[in-house]
Amino acid sequence: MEIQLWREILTPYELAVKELTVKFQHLIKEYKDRGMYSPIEQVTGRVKSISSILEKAQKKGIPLEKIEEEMFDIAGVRIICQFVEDIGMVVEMVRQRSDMKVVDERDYINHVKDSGYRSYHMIVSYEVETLQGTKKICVEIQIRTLGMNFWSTIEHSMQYKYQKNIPDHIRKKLIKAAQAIVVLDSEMSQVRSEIMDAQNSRQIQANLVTDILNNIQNLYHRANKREIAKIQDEFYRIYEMNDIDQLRHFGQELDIIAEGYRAQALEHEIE
Ligand code: 0O2
Repeated sequence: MEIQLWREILTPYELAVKELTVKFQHLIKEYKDRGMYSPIEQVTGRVKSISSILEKAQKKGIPLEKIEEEMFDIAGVRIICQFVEDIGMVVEMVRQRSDMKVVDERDYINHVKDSGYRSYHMIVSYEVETLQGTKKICVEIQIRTLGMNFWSTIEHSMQYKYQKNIPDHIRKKLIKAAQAIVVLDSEMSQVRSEIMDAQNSRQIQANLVTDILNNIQNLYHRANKREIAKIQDEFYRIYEMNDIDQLRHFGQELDIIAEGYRAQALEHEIE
């Protein structure tokens, strides 16, 4: 048998996991910067350990020289959503991307596994650039809610503890817990729009505060210090009122003041 150079085999998978994690995390940032609700709550990624690869290859009868072609979850990215409805949005986002191609999808949400496992799986083909050139590899993207993730993390630890032979009484408890998560997810879905509204206004407020404080800092270098101190005091007064409209109005007025100073500075430069 050919010698397996594991470090070389795994390098492109490590790169893919890093790149995709950054890309999906950046989407969260883009949503937040625009003061919008993000259907993605968290992103994590991992490369399967060599021992898990060996174990899976043995279980599925995959010859070691074929693992790259026949094992699709060596690179794994997990996208966690708050609500079941968000999962569909993320699935659509993945399907529309031009940097990856969906090769398989498994819906374990509408087709729950016997274990009680729920999640949406997508296998995508993704290109990475390494010293050896361009390499196309498969990445498994698991999309699930916070609740589904909670359950599956616990169940996964149990599988490890009992080496996949979970005792019956624990298995029954896990199935009951999985059913409770279905109920929890559906209860949360019923208040989704309210939770989204609350999170949106929180994000909008955070963005406004950042803009205002950046503006005050820029003005500090241009304007009279006493005037800036007064503006800052006024900001804190309005901030304590906890009224987003007042804050927005203050931000707009500050923009006008900042614009005035910018025009003045420009005039000085021309003179
Ligand atoms: P690890 O340690 O997470 O990497 P199949 O084609 O159905 O025979 P395959 O290729 O395992 O089997 O695909 P499947 O069923 O879609 O599962 C892929 C991954 O989903 C698993 O990887 C798990 O991460 C997760 N998963 C699937 N079923 C369960 C389950 O019952 N409980 C939990 N907790 N996770 C599950 P690995 O390689 O099994 O494990």
